[in-house]
Amino acid sequence: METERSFQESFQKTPTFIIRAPGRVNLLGEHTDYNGLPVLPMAIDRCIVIAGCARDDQTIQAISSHHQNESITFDLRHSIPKHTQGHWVNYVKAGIQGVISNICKDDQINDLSGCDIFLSGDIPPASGLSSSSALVVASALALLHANQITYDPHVLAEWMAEAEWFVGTRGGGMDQAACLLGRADHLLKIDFFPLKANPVPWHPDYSVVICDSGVQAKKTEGALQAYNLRSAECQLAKLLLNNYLDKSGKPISINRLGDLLHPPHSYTYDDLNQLIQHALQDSYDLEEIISILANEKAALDILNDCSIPADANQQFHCGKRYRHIVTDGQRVEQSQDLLLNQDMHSFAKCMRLGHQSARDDFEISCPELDQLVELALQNGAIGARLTGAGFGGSTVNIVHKKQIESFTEKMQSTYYQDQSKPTKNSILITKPSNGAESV
Ligand code: NG1
Repeated sequence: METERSFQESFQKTPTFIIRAPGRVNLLGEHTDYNGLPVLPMAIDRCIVIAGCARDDQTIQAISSHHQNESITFDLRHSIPKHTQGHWVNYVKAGIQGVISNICKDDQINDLSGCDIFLSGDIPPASGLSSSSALVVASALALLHANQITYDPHVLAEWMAEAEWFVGTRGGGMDQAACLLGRADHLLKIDFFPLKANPVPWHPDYSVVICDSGVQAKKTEGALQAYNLRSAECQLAKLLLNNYLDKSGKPISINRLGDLLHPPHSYTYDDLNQLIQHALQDSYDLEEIISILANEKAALDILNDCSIPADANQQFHCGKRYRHIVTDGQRVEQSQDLLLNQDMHSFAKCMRLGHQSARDDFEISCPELDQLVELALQNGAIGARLTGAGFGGSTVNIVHKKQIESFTEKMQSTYYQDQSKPTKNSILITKPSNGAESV
């Protein structure tokens, strides 16, 4: 195996473990995870691969084939210092620190061994396929393997969701859960708080095709700020909702929107839709929010936590954002039943509506993604939508296996005809795959 050979060449010894951690594509439920509503992703057949071997000290030496075999060394600590923002090793550090903070008390860190690791893989980066979470998960598994420690993947998925905050995003737990819990030939319907993954069988006559827009959704640049702004808007919406419920004589204090769906509240999705319509305006400026809440600190803390400047001219689109979250969560619930009944056309319709809602209410699309979705639907896909955080990256498309060839040709001769668009790896025909494992 190539990664094994490269490890051998770099470290002059044989690796004792190989880990593969897949990327994921999300079919429905975007930005719902950190709001406590469900998602419907699958692990893909593209992976980060790590070859590794334990060391007899407490150092990690990581070499990345994606970055001209750059080698970075750091020590196991409770608070590992970050590398420069956007550097690949921060994802390795995120996974390693995520394990340490969950399994080690103060001095127990001395009992852990470090490891040498060589990283490679075939997930296209910054394409919305979660190469970053796969790297976080693979790095955590490398440390665990080096120390012969095993953990339930559900527990690891919860640790890893928070571990990835190390790099600066305030994401939910979808990517890490899909990476660890993926099942061949199944999508996963994942609920959060607590995490629960339910495998949903995939119709064997259809392929999941991922089309790269060529617009890089780099979590280190504008997309990070835009992602965190969405997270801040949702948290502000939650405060406004708590305030509304309190004033209407229902002093419920929720931590996230999804709490209302569970006991003791047990709202239906229709109840939620109505509540949001009554309780929230489409958008607010900061002064309005502070005056409604009569609590400046609570609002400013959220902005600070998400690294969003307290700008008086910034509009916070709380009502619109929550409208997307509720309708998308509802589409995930419906889709689970549709897929169990193999009703692919109705499922595809949910995906199309999901794209519209992501574009108009959550505002995470861009002209290239909209164009790709339109062309895919014209060229034979029954369902198409942006996937992942948005602001670039890829679309996910459902294509009947008999149509794959003509779909690919038509996409190549339309969207990808333009020289400025990517061609290598631009269309990935993928299938639902197993989660992270050692091979
Ligand atoms: P991607 O597309 O991998 O950046 C991000 C979040 C997810 C989820 C989606 C939007 C991270 C690591 N991942 O995914 O939790 O919120 O956006 O649905 O931040």
